[in-house]
This record gives sequence, structure tokens and C-alpha cells, in this order.
Amino acid sequence: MVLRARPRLTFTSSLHDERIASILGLALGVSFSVCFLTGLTSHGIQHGWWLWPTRPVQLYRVTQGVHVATGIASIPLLLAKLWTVYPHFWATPPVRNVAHAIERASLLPLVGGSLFMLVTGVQNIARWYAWGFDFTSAHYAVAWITMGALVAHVGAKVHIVRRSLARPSPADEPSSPTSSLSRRGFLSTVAAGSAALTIATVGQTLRPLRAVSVLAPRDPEVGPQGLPVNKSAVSADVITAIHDPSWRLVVDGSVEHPLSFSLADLRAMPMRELELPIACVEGWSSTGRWRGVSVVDLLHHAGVPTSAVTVTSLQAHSRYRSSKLTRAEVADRSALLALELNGEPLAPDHGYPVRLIAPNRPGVLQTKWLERVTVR
Ligand SMILES: Nc1nc2c(c(=O)[nH]1)N[C@H]1C(S)=C(S)[C@@H](COP(=O)(O)O)O[C@H]1N2
Ligand SMILES: [Mo]
Repeated sequence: MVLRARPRLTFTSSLHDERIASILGLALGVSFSVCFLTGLTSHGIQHGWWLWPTRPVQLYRVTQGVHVATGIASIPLLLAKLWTVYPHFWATPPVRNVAHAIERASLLPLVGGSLFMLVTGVQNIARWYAWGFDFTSAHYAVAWITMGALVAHVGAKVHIVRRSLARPSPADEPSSPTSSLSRRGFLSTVAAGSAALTIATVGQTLRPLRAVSVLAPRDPEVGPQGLPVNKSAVSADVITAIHDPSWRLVVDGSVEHPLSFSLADLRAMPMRELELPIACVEGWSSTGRWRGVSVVDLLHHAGVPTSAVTVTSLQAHSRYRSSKLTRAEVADRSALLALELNGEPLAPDHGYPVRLIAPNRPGVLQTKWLERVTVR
């Protein structure tokens, strides 16, 4: 069915019909929902809203990889959907009744919110911090607005989706006298565009695809010691402090006497070697072979029972200065104070002299350049 677009503008292509709009809408509904749930998961972990297990070790890497991949896959779907329905934006009269007015008004948070989410998300993974606002809180708040508008929109349109998909699919003929593109051709093109864009970026976390991921902001194998670096030691302004011979790792908080450990003290302790990923919220991830002292071993060495801790970096000004480990995370002996990466002492950019690396955590919580372990 061709939309009835009246005076002045006429839209003759059958690609503007409700069947195509419904199919694209369904695809977007699925990709936005998955993106929202994985994003909410990540936000909650970072804010300690729920207990997140230490196993499987790779789980966060998968959920955050899916978050970024579904966001990217949504871009061609959203553009195609907007193009399919845009004759409606010009329909006259602009408002037919109260229900229609509300439905039209709800398009502002829906379309505006969707565009905001995808644009800021892409800017963030491209590390183009062009805004004056805090990305994390804005991206999170607008996600709720967008999903709220999406639920209202689905409620208003579900009868159209039912109606148009219940009909037998129409003959696959050219969409207009001036275009040879058929409906199936259009939908296949959009699907191929979505798949191509995803494959062109997902290699930042799926190593086998790194060679074909020409648009990936990160190559998981490029960086000092074969691992990418977000924040270098120079840009964090820690070079002097990390090479200071008086550097000590202090254990304080709920302890009888604060204790401090030199690098030599730590190296003399029993060490564990583990394969663990760094999984950045920006969707890239990479596995390293880390060697270091278990947090729990250090606590026991200092005469402290297994407890929750906060680790703090000597980097003075950073939102990633400290992070928390629950008691369960500490009890998992895989939470390491890492001294080595891939068989060598940590490079300054990877957190020399000591960094935290623990299983199934967002990269933002894997604090580098430690100076303190505070028992809670
Ligand atoms: N002190 C400190 N630790 C930090 C960061 C930081 O900026 N400062 N960045 C975090 C982020 S965002 C990630 S993804 C991981 C891995 O980053 P890297 O590749 O720069 O080591 O380190 C985390 N630890
Ligand atoms: Mo990160």
C-alpha cells in the first residue's frame, strides 16, 4: 500500500509502504532492545548496582562487544527506516486529533533520542570527545528516554505491524516507474549494509576478523606488549611517580597497621600467571598473559582476612583513579596485582609498576599505576 501523501508532495515509491516500515521497525526493535539491555548491564556493573560474577571470565567482553556491535548494526537500519517513513512527516493536516498529536509528539524523543544514542556512541568509540557534557551520564539518561518513546511507539503502531505482516507478501516488482529497486532488493541492501558495517568494526574485539575490520577504531594486537593502550603513562602524567625509587604499594583501611610493599617485596611473593582479557567499554578487547600477586594473597600476607577492597592509582586526576573489588572478587584468586604482561615487566603504559587485572570486569575498573589497596 502506498502512503497517502497529499497536496504538493507525492511519494510514489512502494518502498515507503507500511510493510517495509514494519520489517525495519521489528529489526530496530530487536537491535535497540539488545543494545539497551547490554548497556544497562555495563552501567550497573560500573556503578556497583548488582553483583556481577567473576565467571565466565569472558562474559563482560561478550556483553559489551554485543552492545557496541548492535549499536553499529542499527545505524543503517535507522537511516532506512527514517527514509521509508519520512513522507509521513510531510502529511497534511499535520495533526488530525489529540491521539495523533500525541503520537507525533512522541516521535521527537524517539527519533532525536535514537540519533543522539547512535551519534554519541560512535563518537565515543572513535574517541572523539566533542561534547561539553559527560558522555556516560548523558548516553545513559537518553537511553531511557529513547526506550520509553520506543515502547510508546510500538504500542501505537503494533496494529499496523500485525496488519501488514499478516498479508501475503506482495509480488517483488520494481518499486516505482522510475526505479528498478524492488522491496526485496531494498531490504537486502539495508541488511547487507548493516552486516558490512558490523563486520568492518567488530574485529576490535573478535580477533579473527581484525584483518577485515577496516573501520575498527582499535586493533586488538597493536600496542606496547601486543595490547592496545587507552591512556598512556605520559598523558596520565605519572612518569616521574612510577619510576620514583621510594614507590611503595600501601595496604591500609581496616588493618591494624598500614603496611607498604616495595616492588622487590612484591616480586618475592608467590605469583600466578593467567590469561585474562581487557574489555573496554568502548567495545575493543584483547587478551594478555598476566603475572602477579593475587589480591587475596597480599591481604593474607598483611595479616588481613579476605575482604572487599578499593584499589587506587597514583594518577592524580582521573575518573578511573580508583575501583572497588567485592569480597567475592577478592576471594577469586584470579584478581591479580599484575607485575608482568606477556612475559615482560609491565610497560609504563600498561600500569607499571603494578596494575589491577581481574576476571570479567569492564576495562575502566582495571586500574593502572597502583599506589594503594584499601581494605573495606
Ligand atoms: N589509572 C588509570 N587506570 C586505567 C585507565 C586510566 O585512564 N587511568 N583507563 C582504564 C580503561 S578505560 C581501560 S579500557 C583499561 C585498559 O586501558 P589501557 O589499554 O590503556 O591499559 O585501563 C583502565 N585503567
Ligand atoms: Mo576503557
